[in-house]
Amino acid sequence: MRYGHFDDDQREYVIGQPDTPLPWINYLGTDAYFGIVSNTGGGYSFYRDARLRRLTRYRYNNAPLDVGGRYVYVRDDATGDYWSPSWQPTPERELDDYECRHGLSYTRIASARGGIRAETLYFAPLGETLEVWRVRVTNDRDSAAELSLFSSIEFCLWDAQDDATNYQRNFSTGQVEVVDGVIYHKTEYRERRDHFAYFACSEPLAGFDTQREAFLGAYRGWDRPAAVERGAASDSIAHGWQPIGSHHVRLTLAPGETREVNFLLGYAENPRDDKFDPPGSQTLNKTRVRPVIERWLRPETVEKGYADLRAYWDALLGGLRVRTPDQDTDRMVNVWNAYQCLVTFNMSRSASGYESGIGRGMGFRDSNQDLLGFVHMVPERARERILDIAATQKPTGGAYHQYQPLTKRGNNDIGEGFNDDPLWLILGVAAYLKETGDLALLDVPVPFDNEPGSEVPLYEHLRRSLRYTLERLGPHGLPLIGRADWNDCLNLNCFSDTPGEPFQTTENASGGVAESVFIAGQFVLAAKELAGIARLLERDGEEVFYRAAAEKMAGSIAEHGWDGAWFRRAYDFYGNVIGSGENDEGQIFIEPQGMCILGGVGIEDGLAQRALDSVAERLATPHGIVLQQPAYSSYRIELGEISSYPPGYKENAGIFCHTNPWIMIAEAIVGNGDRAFDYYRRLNPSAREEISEVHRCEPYVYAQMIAGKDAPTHGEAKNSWLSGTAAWNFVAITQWILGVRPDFDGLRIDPVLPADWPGFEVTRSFRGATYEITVRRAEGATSRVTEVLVDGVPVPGNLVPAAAPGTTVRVEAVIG
Ligand code: BGC
Ligand code: IFM
Repeated sequence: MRYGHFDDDQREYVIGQPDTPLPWINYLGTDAYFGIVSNTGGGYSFYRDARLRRLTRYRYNNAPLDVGGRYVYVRDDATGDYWSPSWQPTPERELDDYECRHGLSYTRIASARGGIRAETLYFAPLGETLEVWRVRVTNDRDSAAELSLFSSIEFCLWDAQDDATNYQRNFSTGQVEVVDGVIYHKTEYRERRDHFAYFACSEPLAGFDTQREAFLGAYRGWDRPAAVERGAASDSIAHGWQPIGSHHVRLTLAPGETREVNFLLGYAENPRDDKFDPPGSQTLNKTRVRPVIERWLRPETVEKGYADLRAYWDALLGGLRVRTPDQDTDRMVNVWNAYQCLVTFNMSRSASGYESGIGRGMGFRDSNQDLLGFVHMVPERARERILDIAATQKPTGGAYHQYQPLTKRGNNDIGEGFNDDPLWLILGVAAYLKETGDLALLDVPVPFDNEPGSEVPLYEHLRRSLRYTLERLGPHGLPLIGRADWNDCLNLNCFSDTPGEPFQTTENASGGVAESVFIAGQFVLAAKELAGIARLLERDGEEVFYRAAAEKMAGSIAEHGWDGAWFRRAYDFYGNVIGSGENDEGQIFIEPQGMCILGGVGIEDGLAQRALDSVAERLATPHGIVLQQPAYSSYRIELGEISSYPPGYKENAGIFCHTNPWIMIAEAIVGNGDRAFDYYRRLNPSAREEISEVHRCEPYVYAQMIAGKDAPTHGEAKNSWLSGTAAWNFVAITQWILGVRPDFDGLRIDPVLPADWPGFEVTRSFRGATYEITVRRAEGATSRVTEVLVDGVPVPGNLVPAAAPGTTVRVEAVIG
């Protein structure tokens, strides 16, 4: 069952009924001012940091799930009937029709009731720290309509953590000012009034409210605000309690008439040395923000701001366009998957329907992987991000697992010791270098742990990343896992000395001898990438060393990491094997099958093929590939958190979508296009649109997890949007299945297609030039590309050398 459809021309997902199985959200903002917005107007906004600079209030895990938002109410002043055009928060007031269009960084919700149509466009203009709500109200009746319009938001410009845990404080700190119809929410003393939020309206006001209880009325909710019910605001001024912003506008519309009313919600800083408001001053810098407000309340500015936003996305997405025989592939690659990759760049794991904006900062491993999906769109920002991440690395090569974006300091609850972390930096940097050819990045001085004076060239950070693993090998010559590897929940050094005693969680967790075959595979991959980088730098000795290190590690995998039909997962604290036929549960895990093959282990000797057959036999389901089998049926102290999930969920045999593209890539590496593409389609959200009642999350973005075959809700997705799933699926389809893959020396054309595809076309920018690529399969051919012509001239192998910036190159590749 579908709840909407894709409008491919407009690049919008059109939701046709408001009661989707879960709130289906979208993001506003492209740079520093952001918000989430659901299909029923729910969500909140923030400037840079969803915890420390949150403008509006949102309560997670609410009932219903999604209340609190950017709500508008329409009131028929002749009858007293009122409703919200976004359906929430007045779901009892039935709409005659409804449509929500989620587009790229904007959302438009339109509906009608009783002959009055209202459409709200929400977006945050480029380069501003504000958002616009453009409301258009149309009278479709054949008589004049006397209407009222009420806006509403709930302010929250203080620490969102406090808002949930120490709200007694905020009951006394909230203050507002209303000047010339603009509602200013001032900030608390702790912030020294160095910033504020404002909420403005383009029309003369009939009234306003800024105190929640005055607007809603005592013991009432957002579904029936007293001010809306009686058709009059009370001009309330909040002193503490719950400051809100609500404007009341009266409109008289002739039959057929449409009126536009614009609302602005914005954030402004009061620089401390401001000439109008000296430091510590209690007055707001309204003087500075007033011209911005006036400009953005004008319809022509709004029109242009919206057009500019659309042009911005045209430019970003224009750099990689595919035309394949599969519509779901085209739509995800050309629009939605690319969009999700940029959202993960902006949000990391901060704010979504599942991430509170409070708990998690920037993940070291997460951000390096996100980069793989957006480096081609915003290479300069990827460069900044790499330097930002690398500067949090420790001199040992180790890394904070997570760090706060504003302070750049590690998140101490989590600490370090996830031993896969450092290697992701090499993979992220390699991707950037392959895309851009910008070797100068390697010379940039980067500190350790942001300590001034500790700067070394970025290249040295990469060397230390590799050394970090080499200095931490276990009894089988495999890398020590530390607190966990990619799989956060595989806590193999969590143990209890005394049977029956609770297991020790963290303190000694990284000190044990448990080893990871996954990190071993990742090491082989990273060492080869670093060897490639050393070659470019003509550091021949190092190149040889890294290649030898990769080979040695591959040897340890062959000796201790192969289980007969698949790669093992790990050795635990006691030296017992995990992910082996010897185990009763957790016999085969997906991650080492993917990562060892990505590292090139087992290709020549057929082990890779054997491992992939085991994945197909034991892990694949119609909804994707589960993480391991059999699922753990009870808690096991020696394995840690993985066994704390019920079977089929999350890391305990859920379809952890992040890992599936590794298998797609592995299948492509061994040349199996049918299987690679089949796995790709099982996860592709657009291809799953038809089963939205099962999948339940948004059909336009990937989710972190789909319940596995052991779960009663097999096929149900959770945790959409902020997941490494976005980047890896993008890489799998574009670089390995379609095979258009940036490499250190040029653009590789190495497609591995499903047997029934005659070919496809790609337009791609690469290092400033444009490549018009056509891939054609010769009749009956099943293997790899046999011939590549660049502007009609054959090139050796499948590597297209980088062309001069500004030029357009025609590439024809034949699968022979
Ligand atoms: C995983 C969770 C896990 C948590 C704590 C997250 O990254 O997705 O499944 O519970 O880490 O380790
Ligand atoms: O690898 C992790 C990631 O860093 C955060 N989400 C869960 C993944 C698997 O545990």
